[in-house]
Amino acid sequence: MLLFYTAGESHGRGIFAFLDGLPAGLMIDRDSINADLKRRQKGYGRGGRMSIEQDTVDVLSGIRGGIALGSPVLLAIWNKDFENWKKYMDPWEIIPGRELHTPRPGHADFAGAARFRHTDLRNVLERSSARETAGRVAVGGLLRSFLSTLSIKAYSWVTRIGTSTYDGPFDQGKRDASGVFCPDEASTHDMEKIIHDIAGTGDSIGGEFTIVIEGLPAGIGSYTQWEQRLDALLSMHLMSIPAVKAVQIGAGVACGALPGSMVHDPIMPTHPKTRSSNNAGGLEGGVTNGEPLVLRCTMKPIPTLKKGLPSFDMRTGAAIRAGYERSDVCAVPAASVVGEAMAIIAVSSAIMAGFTHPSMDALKKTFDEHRKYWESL
Ligand code: EPS
Repeated sequence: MLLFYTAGESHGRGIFAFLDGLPAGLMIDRDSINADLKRRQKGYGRGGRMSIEQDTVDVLSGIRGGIALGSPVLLAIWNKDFENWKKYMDPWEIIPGRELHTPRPGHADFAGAARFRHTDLRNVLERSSARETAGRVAVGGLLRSFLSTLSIKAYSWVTRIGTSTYDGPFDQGKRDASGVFCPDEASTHDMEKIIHDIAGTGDSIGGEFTIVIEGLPAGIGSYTQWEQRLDALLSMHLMSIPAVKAVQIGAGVACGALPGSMVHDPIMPTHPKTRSSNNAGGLEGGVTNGEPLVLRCTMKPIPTLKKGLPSFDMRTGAAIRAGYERSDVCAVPAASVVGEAMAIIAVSSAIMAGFTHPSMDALKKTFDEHRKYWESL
C-alpha cells in the first residue's frame, strides 16, 4: 500500500513529504516534479510570498541514481522565508512578536484553536496554511512518473473564477500561456479582470478547476468494499485540499435533475469498449470503465481578506475585525495543480493496491496484461 504524509510549517525550515510503498526500479523524472512545483507557485492573484520562494525538490532518502529503491522516500522543499522567521519559529525558545489572537472567519484559526487548545493562533495557521500543499505537489509530481510508465496522463485547468466560466476544450500550450491556467484567451482576460477588480476592494475570490486522467483501462478500484471505491478515494483526496468545498465526478450534481436515459453512457461495440458520452466521469460502481476520469473541484475564496471580517480577540472576547499580514487574492490556478497531484496520488494508490508488486517491472507486466484483457472484451 502507498503511504503518504507531509510535515512542516509555513514559515518553518521547510515542507517535507514522506512516501512509502513505491515499487523499486521506478524511474523518476526530477524535472517533472520541479515543473509541477513551479506551476503551483504561479497564477494571477498570488501574494507576496511567492516572490520569496523558488520551490524545488530535495531528495533526502529512497531514490538513488534517479531510481526508486523501494525504501521510504523523504522529500524536502526548503522555505526561503525561514531566514526571516528563524527566531519566531525556534523549536526551543518562544520569542515574542508574531503571536496572533484574532481568528480569520473561513480559516482554520478558530476551529483549530478549539481543537488543540492553542492560545496563540500562529500555532494553528503555520500548519493549516496552504503552503503545505507544496509537499503534496512534490509527491504528485513524483508519482506522475509512475503513471506515465503505465501510459497514463493527468492534467488540469481552471474552469471558473467567480462568475466567469470556461467550458471549452483543454489545450496544454494555451493553459501554460494563461495567467490563470485557463486554455482560452478571452476567458483568461475576463478571469484576470475579476481578480484584479476584487483585489482593489480588499476582497478575495474562488472558482473551479477540472482534472482529467487519461489512459486508464477499465477495472481500477473496486465495488466490493466502501473504502475501495475509487470515486470515494478520489473525493477524499480532493476534499482534503485547503479551501475545496465541493467535488464533482463527471456530470456531478447535474445528474440529479435528469432521467436515467440522459445520464448513463451508452456502450459502443468497439475494442476496447467506448462510450458515446462520459457523464459518469470514467467511474461506474467505484471502478474505472475505460473512459477518462473527469473531476471538478470548487474552491471557496481565500479567507485572509485585506479588509478583514468581523471576529473577536481570543484573549479578551472583545469584537474586532480579523487582521491581515499578506495573502493571495485568488489561488484557484495553484489549487488546480494541487488537485492534479492529489488525483495522481489517489489513482496511483488504487493501481498499487490492485497490482501489488514491490518491483516496477513486475507490476507493469501484470498491469499491461490486464490492459490487454480489457481491450479484448
Ligand atoms: C502559500 C504560502 C502562504 C500563503 C498561502 C499559501 O504564505 P504566507 O502565509 O507567508 O503569505 O501565501 O496560504 C494560504 C492561502 C492560507 O490560507 O494559509 C503557498 O506556498 O501556497
